[in-house]
Amino acid sequence: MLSTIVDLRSDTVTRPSEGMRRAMAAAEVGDDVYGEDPTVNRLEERCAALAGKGGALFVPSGSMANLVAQLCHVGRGDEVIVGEGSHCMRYEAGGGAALAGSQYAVVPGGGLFTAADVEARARVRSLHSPGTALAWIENTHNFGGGVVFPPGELRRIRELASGLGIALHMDGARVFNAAAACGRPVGELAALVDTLSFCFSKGLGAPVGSVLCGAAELIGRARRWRKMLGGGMRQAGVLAAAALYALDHNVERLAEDHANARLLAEGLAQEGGGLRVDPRSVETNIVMAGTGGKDPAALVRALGERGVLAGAVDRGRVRFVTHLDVSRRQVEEALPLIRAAAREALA
Ligand code: TLP
Repeated sequence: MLSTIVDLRSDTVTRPSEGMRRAMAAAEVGDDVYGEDPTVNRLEERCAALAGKGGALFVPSGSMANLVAQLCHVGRGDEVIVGEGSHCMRYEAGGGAALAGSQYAVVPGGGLFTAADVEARARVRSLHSPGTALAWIENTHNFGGGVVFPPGELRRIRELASGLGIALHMDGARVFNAAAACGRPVGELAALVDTLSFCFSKGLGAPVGSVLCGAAELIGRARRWRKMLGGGMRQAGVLAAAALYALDHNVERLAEDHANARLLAEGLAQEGGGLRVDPRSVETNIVMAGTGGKDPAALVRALGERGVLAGAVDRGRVRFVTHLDVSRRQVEEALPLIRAAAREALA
């Protein structure tokens, strides 16, 4: 048993550091529903500038950022082109369908798609047909194994979508991981989409909070949708201070998480006790390991008994996510335990 549990379930499990807690405690606050929280205002201005957009809106979660984006872009019954396994369809309780009225045109595969895929699915609204309002870029793609949406393809999608009058949203819950992996600034990726959401509560290590960036007019509408959804927070500067701290201290270090994920993937590819991992597919901080069709729940249990926490993502895969509370040493310690658990559970 490990002395400390290695929690590889998600990068959402990070706890605020001492420095972040101090920044939160010292935050200057006001009532943000009145627009009077100076720390939230500072965060929104900084995010808008970072994304090169006219405005930004601080929201409690990535799910709310995505839902508000759909409410802004989509009319009831409009179609949204998404890659298979996208978080908005799979893990947000059907919010886009229930509340924004989105209908999804799914591109099969690992979550990424091309301009040709968009062209093949784009539909013009008619008496019979829904119109395509939006194409949805998840970057990095979570259930695709943390893969980066290739910037060149994104540029081609942008050109096509503009011609067809289709808006682009980027669910950039982990866009800083994408930027680090492809060596482009977040602003360059944001310039290719109409709206970008990203999370402070994942690899950036803040306890709560996400942001939606877009044109000033759209963000004005988004602010009203946020209020309607119950996301208008009051002295939210305490949370915005954590987000600002995360932008200052936790972006550069994401490369360490990527190196740790690679170390884990390479170690399991060499000897995985029956787990199947392709280290070449690991681009950021997520490692998907195939169980060869065996029940991943049994493996997750066996891992837990050894102090290693991971998540069963679907019938044949287990997900390991590295983050700022996981060191290289912990990954090295976890490797033999994962192998032993896999030998036991996948035999
Ligand atoms: N992802 C969580 C779980 O919901 C699966 C995780 O552990 O990875 N977009 C993407 C791409 C996400 O991965 C997530 C969360 C969200 C949106 C939603 O963010 P929250 O949890 O803040 O609503």
